[in-house]
Amino acid sequence: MVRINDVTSYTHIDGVGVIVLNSPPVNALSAAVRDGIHAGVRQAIADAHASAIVLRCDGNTFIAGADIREFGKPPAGVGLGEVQRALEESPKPVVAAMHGTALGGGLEVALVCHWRIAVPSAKLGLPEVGIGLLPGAGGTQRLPRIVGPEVALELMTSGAQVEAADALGIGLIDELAPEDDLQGAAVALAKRVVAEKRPLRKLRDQNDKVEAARGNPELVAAFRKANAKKFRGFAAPEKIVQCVEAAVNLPFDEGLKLERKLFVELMQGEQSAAQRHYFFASRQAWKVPGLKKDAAIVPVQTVGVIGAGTMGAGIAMNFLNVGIPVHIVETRQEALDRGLATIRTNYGNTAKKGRLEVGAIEERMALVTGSLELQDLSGCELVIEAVFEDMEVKKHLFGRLDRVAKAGAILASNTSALDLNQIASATARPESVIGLHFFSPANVMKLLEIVRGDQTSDSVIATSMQLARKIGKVAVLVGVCPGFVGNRILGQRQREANQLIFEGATPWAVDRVLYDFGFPMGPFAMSDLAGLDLGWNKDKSTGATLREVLCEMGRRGQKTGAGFYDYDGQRTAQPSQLVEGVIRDFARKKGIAPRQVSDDEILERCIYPMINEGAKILQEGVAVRASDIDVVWINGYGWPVYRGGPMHYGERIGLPKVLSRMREFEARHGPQFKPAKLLEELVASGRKFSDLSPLARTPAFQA
Ligand code: T1G
Repeated sequence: MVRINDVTSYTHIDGVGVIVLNSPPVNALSAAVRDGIHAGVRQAIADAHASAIVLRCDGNTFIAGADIREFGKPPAGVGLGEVQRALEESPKPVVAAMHGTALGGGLEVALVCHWRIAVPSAKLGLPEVGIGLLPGAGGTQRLPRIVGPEVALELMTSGAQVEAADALGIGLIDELAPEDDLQGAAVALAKRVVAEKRPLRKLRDQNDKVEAARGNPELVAAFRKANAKKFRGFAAPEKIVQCVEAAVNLPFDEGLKLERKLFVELMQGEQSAAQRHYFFASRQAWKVPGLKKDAAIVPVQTVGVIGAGTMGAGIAMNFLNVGIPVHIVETRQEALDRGLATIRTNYGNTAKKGRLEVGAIEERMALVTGSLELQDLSGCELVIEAVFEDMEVKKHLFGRLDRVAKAGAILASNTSALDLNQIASATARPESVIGLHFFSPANVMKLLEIVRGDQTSDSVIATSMQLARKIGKVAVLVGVCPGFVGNRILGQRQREANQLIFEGATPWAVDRVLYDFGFPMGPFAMSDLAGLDLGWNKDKSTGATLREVLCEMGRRGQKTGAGFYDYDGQRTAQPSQLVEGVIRDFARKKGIAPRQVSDDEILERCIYPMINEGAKILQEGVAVRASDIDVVWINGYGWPVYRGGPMHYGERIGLPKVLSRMREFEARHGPQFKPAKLLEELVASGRKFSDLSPLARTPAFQA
């Protein structure tokens, strides 16, 4: 075995030269890896005893793509294009031997090899769209030549991974290897190719599938139309479509030129910077500095859920989905029955969409039991309460739970804003109390805010983080404060949206500006969807607020056919002149003279206070790092991932600009715009949120 460089070796097996990469954690195409492959190919070609070449990786996976950490840095090492040319132009057949995840540039390297083999557990894909890019190493031109333009469009705009067996079916690989003998199978394939004198196939020369699509111009147009809503606001998918159009209509090298041009545009754009930021942020969020490495993980065999309402049922489903039995406790049989029926209905709806086998419904339903006795939770290692959002109710319940739950059980509250330390004080085991703030619908939303109380133990935190990963959530550890991180920041945007419509902006203008920014819908449309009468009491209503007036008018949202908007039978929203008049009356009574409010002011008044509140959250130690706040808002509130989250967005706008606008708003509208001390300090010192080191330990916020 010859060592080519730190991450590459070359060995000779049975007349075949084998290039082995070993660059943890994912064999990403760093400069060293590219240099290693390039030199390894030269070595193999020069090796008189090698009639063919195998390229494989040690470690968990075949090459998982370009090294994203190198983006934006000065180029080093041999270029990927050069490496690919060396492989594709090799006079000796090259076999790519894949395991783990062959992704992005990794799969594009495999596509310039002449043959491809993978173990059954391998997955292959071109996920560049997930970081705001497109496959920039020939993938947009070679993939359509193997699988056809239609499948290529789906795979590249979704970034989906294909199981090896399916990859075999669509021609992405030529053979499956035994799970435990990839190298042996690859060498055998290489030897067969030589013995049978098979020609060196180059995908760039295989044009039958793209030429066949030339007669169907509708194909791409139909794809664009079908995906317009999903791709709204994103730049990369449309450029991928243009590349596939080129693959169909232009010679290979022309298509490659367009791919290069569009790749560079995306790489230099704001969206990819934001999505690459999010890629790393979503991985950093799992890292809790200061957490004892040896913190004991509580083995959770059974989960107890208290409350079978929408949240309780949704929470229970997360655990049933991964085979963990759940016992639900309610106070009334009909509420319990309704909750169990909700779970079954939800699974039935998923099955109707083809995303769940009908048999799996029964398997999961067999794991859920229910009763009216809190005592029945005494065997659970984790109990999550999802009862009425009232501190006294929760404290009373936790006091009872403390006497019922077994020693070492984790007692979790699903509270969305209340002080967890107060809830913990109702028990004799505050070290076992934690907040697990699920977002509705709890069985769908990815975000889980894990709320650390003053005395929550490392073991309880570590167990909660591990469980969150197991149930497929994106977990962010936060400290205790009113609204934690997500809802506390939401309060800033809501306050400004509600104020702006009294100053002269309409609800539809505010919604449009935030929708165009990239949110799935604006705050007023959202209110109509959720119902304006949440928490509204008909008997106590005094018409003191706009929301009360609208509820009293029977305008309680989509469900009543009218809220801020008027709705037709298909629930299509129309701005309501009547509501606009009610708002104007309100403003007049408040002594607010209506004025023109620009879209820019709407956006800045809604977004900048969110960034400012994020700065306060950081200075109070309620979040571990700024990027955690971005992860919360992207996964819990629909912040467009191509804008990176409020803190990343603030940095891209420029913190000095955010600060100066906040100061202007403070002078004009009042102290609610007072800049956070941290924002002022960072601007004064020329630093950004991302320059701050993660918090050593998240202390609880003292309200
Ligand atoms: N570059 C650099 N680091 C990477 C990386 C990459 N491509 N992929 C993963 N990591 C790091 C990650 O940050 C983490 O680091 C560790 O590896 C484990 O990752 C030319 C231009 C491969 C399925 O988009 O999808 O090729 O936190 O926690 O859950 O057209 O990582 O430990 O310090 O995710 O087992 C295209 C991205 C790049 C694949 C493994 N490729 N990676 O998942 O581990 S662009 C991708 C993944 C490109 C070409 C274009 C996943 C994974 P740390 P992890 P995992």
